[in-house]
Amino acid sequence: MLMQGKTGLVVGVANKNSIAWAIAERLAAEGARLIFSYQSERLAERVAPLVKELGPSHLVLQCDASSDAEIDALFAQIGQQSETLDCLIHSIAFANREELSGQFVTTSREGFRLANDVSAYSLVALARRAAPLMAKAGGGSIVALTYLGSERVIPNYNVMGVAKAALEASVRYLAADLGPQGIRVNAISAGPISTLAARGIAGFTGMLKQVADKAPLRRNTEAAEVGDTALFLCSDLSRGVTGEIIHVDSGYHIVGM
Ligand code: NAD
Ligand code: 0WE
Repeated sequence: MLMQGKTGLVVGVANKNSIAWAIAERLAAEGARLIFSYQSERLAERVAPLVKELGPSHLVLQCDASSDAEIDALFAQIGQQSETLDCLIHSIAFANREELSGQFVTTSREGFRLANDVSAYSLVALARRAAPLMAKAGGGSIVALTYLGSERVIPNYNVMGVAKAALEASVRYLAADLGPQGIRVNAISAGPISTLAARGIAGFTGMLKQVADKAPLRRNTEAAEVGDTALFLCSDLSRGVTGEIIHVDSGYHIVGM
């Protein structure tokens, strides 16, 4: 039981296909008590029953991560429920749909701002509020989800690639700031997985096939594999690891052709 007696905040469950859900299942199976936050009341009726299935000790709260006021309210509620926090899972991203096709050069100022605000700045905002609760526990672990489109040009990923590059750089700067308090900050770069955020992306099925054909492991990434790596990063097994981006992508990122 790697997470016995530990408390985690999981941001980004929309449904049972969410990567955040696969991570939550793994952390809970190892004994973690979890607090979930969902974006909008519309998701409440989806997320609450899922969490109920996971067991009685978990908590579900609403928070739109693009609002400082809502993040403050979230942490006020967390502070009432729990003295300390041991881990934070950041599993959210958003860009305007019309900017996830066509050319990056057409990205609007507002679309660029929105993608970076929701997908990258939200990590900084959440980490700043989580840090005092983690420091009280003697340290903690923050894990974000990223994608190869930050490092390489992936057709149509566009402004999300730039936002993921900002997210990954934020992981390193946060790791440097929070390391002296024993707080580690890392990201998992996952291969394409068929979730709500991925479905309906033009050509997504072709991307799954490309990975299964070319990746060293010759198969797609399963959410459970991301869950296992997140468990490693949240647990004491990774106590010497911070500021790192771990690829969980069947090795696809090493291949040139
Ligand atoms: P998902 O749709 O299940 O999760 C995305 C979540 O982001 C949703 O729960 C949504 O409510 C939340 N969100 C969006 N805007 C928000 C806001 N303003 N406030 C709070 N929450 C907000 O999809 P997913 O694939 O599980 O995505 C989770 C993370 O994994 C994202 O960071 C994504 O970029 C990353 N990722 C996904 C893949 C993939 O292929 N699915 C690959 C690599 C990385
Ligand atoms: O990070 C992502 C997707 C994030 C995402 C998805 C959507 C769809 C709905 C952000 N914003 C939105 N906005 C919406 O309106 N992934 C890693 C999955 C993904 O998305 C792609 C990909 C891959 C992989 C988009 C284009 C190309 C590849």
